[in-house]
Amino acid sequence: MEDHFRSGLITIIGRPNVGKSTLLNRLVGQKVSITSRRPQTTRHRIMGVANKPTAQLVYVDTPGLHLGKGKMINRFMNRAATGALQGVDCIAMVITAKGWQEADERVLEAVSRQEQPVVLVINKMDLLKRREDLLPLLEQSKMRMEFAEIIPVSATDGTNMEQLEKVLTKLLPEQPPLFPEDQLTDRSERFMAAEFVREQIFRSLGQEVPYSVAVEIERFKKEKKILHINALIWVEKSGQKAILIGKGGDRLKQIGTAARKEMEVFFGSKVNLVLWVKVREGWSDSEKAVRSLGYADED
Ligand SMILES: Nc1nc2c(ncn2[C@@H]2O[C@H](COP(=O)(O)OP(=O)(O)O)[C@@H](O)[C@H]2O)c(=O)[nH]1
Ligand SMILES: [Mg+2]
Repeated sequence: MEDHFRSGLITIIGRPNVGKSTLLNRLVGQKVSITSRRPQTTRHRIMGVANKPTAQLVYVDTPGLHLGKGKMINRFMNRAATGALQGVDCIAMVITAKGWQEADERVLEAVSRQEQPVVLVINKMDLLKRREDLLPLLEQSKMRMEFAEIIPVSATDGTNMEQLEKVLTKLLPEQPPLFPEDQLTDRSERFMAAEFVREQIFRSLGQEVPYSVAVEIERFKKEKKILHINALIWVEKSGQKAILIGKGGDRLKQIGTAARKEMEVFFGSKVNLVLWVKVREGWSDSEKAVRSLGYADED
């Protein structure tokens, strides 16, 4: 039934750490957006394409919307998130089963100004002891705005994913696919490589360092079936460099091994990854540096 094929863009939005990127990866069936326990892991807008027999769903992952303006990098992230609400077919707003928080209300304000239908996704329902605990949350949510649908899910164990896909598909226009079937994401291979390094840094380090880290790919070249990738990790202080490298280079080695494994899955090739750490003071608050590291406005 070629003429009933549906496709379109779905923005996934929500406060930091509700599981937006985990959800996107689950829906796409492969990791295209990096995740970690730390807020602000996602810095860019990134698309992930899911192909179904009768539909193509293109999800747009966004950095979490945060309160306040803060540093330049935060302003870029907020702009990337709100910009991703323009021109899409529907919006999936994500909260967690723990209930509405102040920061969720801010996101609600932003989406309620939009004209597109909004599906409320209540994620992390695996954390609930009893399913009945969801009922009051469903009631409270219904009163907040007229959602097209409210769907509890678990992005980590996959609960209710088909139902979510079904609901979202119905909200998309009838039209041919937007992307070729073999394209998973709108991002370049270099971008993905940098993201896989950044993901491991976020996962391996404590509080301070991750937010002042940026990754630049200096070399990305396939030679004799091996993908050679050189990545430069920018930090803001020499103390951070020392932490990142670790005792005898242990931490950097561990980051490199984990990132290489993710890359080998994504690129379907053996990877030789070389990491360097360099200090560049105040990059996250300098517009020029933020831009040169790839955080330009994205529309
Ligand atoms: N228990 C549980 N944890 C989840 C679920 N989805 C995401 N997480 C965790 O929540 C954290 C933040 O996830 P992430 O996708 O990076 O959130 P984002 O900032 O909204 O993109 C990670 O530690 C995820 O493993 C879920 O359904 N259940
Ligand atoms: Mg994310």
